[in-house]
Amino acid sequence: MSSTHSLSWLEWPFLDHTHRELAIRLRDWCGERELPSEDVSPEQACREWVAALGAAGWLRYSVPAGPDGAYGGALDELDSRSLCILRETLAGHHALADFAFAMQGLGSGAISLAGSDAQKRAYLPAVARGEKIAAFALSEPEAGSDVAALSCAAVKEGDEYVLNGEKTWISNGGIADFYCVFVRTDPDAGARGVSAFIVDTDTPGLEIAEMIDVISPHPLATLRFTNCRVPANQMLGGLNQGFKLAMQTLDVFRTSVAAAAVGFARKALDAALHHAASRRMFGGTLADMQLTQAALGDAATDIDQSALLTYRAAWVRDVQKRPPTIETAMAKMAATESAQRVIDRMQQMFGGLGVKRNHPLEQLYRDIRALRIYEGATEVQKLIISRGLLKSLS
Ligand code: COS
Repeated sequence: MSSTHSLSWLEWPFLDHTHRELAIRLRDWCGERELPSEDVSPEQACREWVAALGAAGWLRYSVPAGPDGAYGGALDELDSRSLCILRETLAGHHALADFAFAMQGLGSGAISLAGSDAQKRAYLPAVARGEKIAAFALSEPEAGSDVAALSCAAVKEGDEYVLNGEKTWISNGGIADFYCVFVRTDPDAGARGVSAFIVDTDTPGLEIAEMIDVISPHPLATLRFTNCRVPANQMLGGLNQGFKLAMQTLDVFRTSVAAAAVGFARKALDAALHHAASRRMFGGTLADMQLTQAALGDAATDIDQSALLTYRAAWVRDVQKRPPTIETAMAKMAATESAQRVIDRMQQMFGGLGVKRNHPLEQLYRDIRALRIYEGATEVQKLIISRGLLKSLS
């Protein structure tokens, strides 16, 4: 794909010149970087990405600036379009670069949205510099899609809360310096009985129960809390306000999951275009076959549809300043599902090569899969969209 077309989306009216410059600067930075060696563990690779992204200033987009720049961010507010551009571009470069960037934002997002001034000053500048690694701890073994069923609990004792229970599928688990943990503070109140806390990783009573290996390896763990005492002033937002805070955090970062999926899909299409144009067969090239042309046409259209939904959702939050819940759910569902289709179709064009271990298409095939599940599976996005539509009737 010519660079003219692959960057033409930057001209869309959802974006302004700062976004265009950001995309080009980041693309150039990625082009100059060496990829981590295959021998490095995902944990080590992520630590290195966080340090590099922090040193280069990219992580400053994952937190707000705060008064006189006290929180370390690049912009006054979290800007969804910048987050999307960063994730789309990083995903097109290396899956772990995207992961490392994304988790700094998601992991500290509840602090950015609801933290006190003291909490923001204590954590956000270090997140922006890549000196503290952040994690978002919401899911549990028995509370995934139905997250209001969570049971990991905090009970108040004096000036502390005592946490007991487990959190699982926690990205950055095992390498994080702190976790934003959502726990039950009222056993009978469902979604209205959840509170959030910042728990530092060296807090006694917090341990890594298991490191989880997945098809596209990245730091992922089950956390166990056993009489883990957390100062009451580590609570984020108000008592029993944690469920809404989790949903608001996801409303911001789910859009960026869609952007990462677009980045993966673009990378697959670019590779397939170059391959089809040069691969000789039947006296011509693979690109001469109408079946190939159909697949390329479908893929390019799928990608633009996804990107339009993604940047529309980001624009709704940034510019229209209204909760982007429905638009975000649509973007997350459409972009992750269609990226899986695009990657699968493009991989087919490579024949046996496409499934060879560590071929770029084989990697993309594994990298995209979890995006259809994490931060709310496709089925949950459908629920969110339909509930929102029905609510608008009442
Ligand atoms: N922003 C603000 N508030 C929200 C909200 C949002 N996006 N979504 C829900 N709320 C509020 C509701 O308005 C409701 O408030 P009231 O108690 O004042 O009425 C409260 O939160 C409970 O909402 P709801 O009744 O819709 O909760 P449910 O238990 O039915 O759950 C879904 C709804 C399915 C949307 C939720 O469980 C979910 O998002 N699940 C997926 C979780 C997920 O993404 N897990 C991945 C973790 S990160 S890898």
